[in-house]
Amino acid sequence: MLRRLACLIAALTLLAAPACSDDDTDDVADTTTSSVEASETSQVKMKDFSFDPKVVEVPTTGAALRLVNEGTAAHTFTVDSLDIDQEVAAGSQVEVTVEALDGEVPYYCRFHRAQGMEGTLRPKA
Ligand SMILES: [Cu+2]
Repeated sequence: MLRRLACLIAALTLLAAPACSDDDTDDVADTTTSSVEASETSQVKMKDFSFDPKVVEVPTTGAALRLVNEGTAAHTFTVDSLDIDQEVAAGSQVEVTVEALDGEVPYYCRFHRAQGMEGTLRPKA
C-alpha cells in the first residue's frame, strides 16, 4: 500500500508515470489470484458514496466478493488487515477473494472514507 501511495504521489507530481503501471498490474494479479478457495460469491455494490451491503458476511471457507461500482466515481474496496486494496473504475466490476476471518474487520473506500464510505466484514456464524 505504501508503494502504491508513493506511486500515486509520483504520478501526481509528474502528471504521468509510466513506471508505475507495472506495480499496479502486479497488485491486481496478487488480489485476484489468491490461493484461497472461495465457496460462494457475494456481491458488494459501490455507489456514490456508500457500500451495499454495509455489513458483508464471510463464510468460514472464505468468499469471493464481486465488487460492482454503480457510481460515477472510481471507488476502492480496502481492507487493511487483509492487505486488500482493490480499485474499481466507475461502471465496472472486479472480483476479490476474502479469506476466512477471525472476527469483524472494517473495510472502506480509500477515496471517500471521509464521506462515510465504509463497512464491516463479518464472519458468518
Ligand atoms: Cu469511493
